[in-house]
Amino acid sequence: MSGPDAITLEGAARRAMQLRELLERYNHRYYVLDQPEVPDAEYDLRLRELQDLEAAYPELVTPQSPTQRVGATPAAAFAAVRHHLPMLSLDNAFSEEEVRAFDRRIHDRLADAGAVRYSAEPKLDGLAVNAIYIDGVYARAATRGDGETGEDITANLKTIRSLPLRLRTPHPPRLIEVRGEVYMPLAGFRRLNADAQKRGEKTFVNPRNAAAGALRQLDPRVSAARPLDLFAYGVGFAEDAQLPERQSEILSLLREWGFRVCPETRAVDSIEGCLEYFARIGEARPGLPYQIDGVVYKVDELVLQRELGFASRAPRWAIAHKFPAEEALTIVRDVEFQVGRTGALTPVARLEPVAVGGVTVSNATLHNIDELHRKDVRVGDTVTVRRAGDVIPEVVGVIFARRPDGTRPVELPEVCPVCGSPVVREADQAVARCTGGRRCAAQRREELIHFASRRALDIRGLGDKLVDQLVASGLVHTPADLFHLPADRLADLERMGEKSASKLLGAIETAKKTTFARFLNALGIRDVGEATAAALAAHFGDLDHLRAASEESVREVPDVGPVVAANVVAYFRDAENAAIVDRLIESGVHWPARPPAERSGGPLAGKTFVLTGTLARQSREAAAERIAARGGKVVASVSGRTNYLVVGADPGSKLAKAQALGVEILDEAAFERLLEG
Ligand code: 9MJ
Repeated sequence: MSGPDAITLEGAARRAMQLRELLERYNHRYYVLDQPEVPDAEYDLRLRELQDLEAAYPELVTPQSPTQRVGATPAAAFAAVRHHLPMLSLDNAFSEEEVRAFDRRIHDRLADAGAVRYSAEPKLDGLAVNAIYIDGVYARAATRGDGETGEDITANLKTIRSLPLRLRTPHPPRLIEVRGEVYMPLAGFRRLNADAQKRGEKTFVNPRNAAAGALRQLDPRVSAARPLDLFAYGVGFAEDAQLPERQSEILSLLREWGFRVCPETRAVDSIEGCLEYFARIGEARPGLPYQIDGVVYKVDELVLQRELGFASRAPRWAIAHKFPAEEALTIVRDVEFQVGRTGALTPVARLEPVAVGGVTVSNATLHNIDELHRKDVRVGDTVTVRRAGDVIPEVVGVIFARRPDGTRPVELPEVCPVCGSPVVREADQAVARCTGGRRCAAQRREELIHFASRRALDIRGLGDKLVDQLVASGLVHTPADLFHLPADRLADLERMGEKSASKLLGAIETAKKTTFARFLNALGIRDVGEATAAALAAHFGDLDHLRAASEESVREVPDVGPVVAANVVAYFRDAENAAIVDRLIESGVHWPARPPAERSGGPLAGKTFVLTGTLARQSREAAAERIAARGGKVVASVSGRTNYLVVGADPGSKLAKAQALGVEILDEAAFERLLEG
């Protein structure tokens, strides 16, 4: 006996309530605590059971049912909602002095408050929202709007799975406004943009815009498809509520009630603590799975907050300490093409210098010709440039309204701007290349820089400037020439005296002793990076075997596809390359001989890895390749047999599982150390 017809309405109502409670708990465990209690299939099964029950007994559907997260029909427009208490904006501080001045004003106003504690919170760069709960049940939500009145986004906010539809407390307030920030986690933002790009659609400039677009969809089904999340950070109006007396305790209470609260928030006991916190968060920022644009300090004691009150639109008890802006407007003076190691032409915008992210930027990359044309960047345009952390500054987009008359689209040059050789673009490839090979000074330069780099032959002290001089003076044409530098001519180079010359020669001598994998990486074979070089070295064991290999046998190397195999074979067949390789060996470049590893051999043989989260220094594929090259194995899910979990930013539920099973957890730095032995 089964199916809804077999039970009474009363029985159905009871079961529906049970299922809702169960699903709410599963949701909270999954989306808020990141500790799933049951497999996804079990959740889906229970959700389906509830959907079936509600279909059979429509009178049982409530707006708070987990089946109703998505499904509201599109609205014609957003209704206006007046907040019970205004949603305030925050004053900004852009320097330590301004933060200290804020603290002084507080001490001046609170004559004898003694030490003032603060709640320090990352400032999420998203959209402020207000969610109203009546008797503990999610009732309505609105955007901040002008602070007094916002737009009704009840249906859209409900699509965020971590938003509790019912407060997890037996004694909820009669009514309460919960304030928070809706944001798009970086991983979701990148996925969304990658998908949009694949479909040839417009991409979003930043996660904030993507989140704003998603939240302001009149059709909540569209919002639901966007990876939004919410951090709660405060309460507004509350009726019949027993609230704690500190902001930091309010955050704990919100967490108890089932909201996600940013895990980086801290209570600190003075403005010094705030400034230390600012420095710490600034360092952690590049690894955070969401975008923040500063830190908020709030006087922790609510009595003191009330005493301080408000000045016009912003509270006197809080301030946003902003990081230097990562985006700025400037003008494109020129667009040039840089030639890389493999001849790839990269368009670079030469800019009117502008301060971004704390430094002056005068060049920004446009990645490739397709990107340049997609963004339609022209000389004379006003553009947004972005520089985040230590990444290369890039042109985000053009402000078309400011485009002057008479501009023309930038064309791909027909010949290399450095050597004049023809530029070709293979079908289906975003990259255009100079065909000059080593005849092109730019390619020679980049080849040498790569050859000497840390993960290749690691020639200490051979930097870009020196390479430029070596190439310009004609002393070095190929990497092999580095091992035949005449000391006297070296010392004649600009800024080079005898002492530095002999130091450089010493470093070159030291670099002769290397590993096979480093040597292969140093050669700069197209599409053969560090990981593939390691895999080739492990598979073939010595140079002679690799040089004699056919495409077929190169393809036997784990993760080497036909394109890479063809590149490897073509590299060694080329007479000029072959001569360089011979000369490198004759010059004394050498490495410890090692028999070809068994497929299961290698330093990580027998070890099983699981990867989770976004790695900062490499793709997961590259990480997996490097593990495989050392004999290790990568599997999809954590079990008792897993040896290591490698954790990147924004890890999934695998982390909790690995912790529960006592699996060794490696952050990316520890992972690197393990790989490097
Ligand atoms: C953000 N954006 O993360 C506040 N905020 O408090 C945090 N914003 C805020 N607090 C009062 N953590 C007004 C705005």
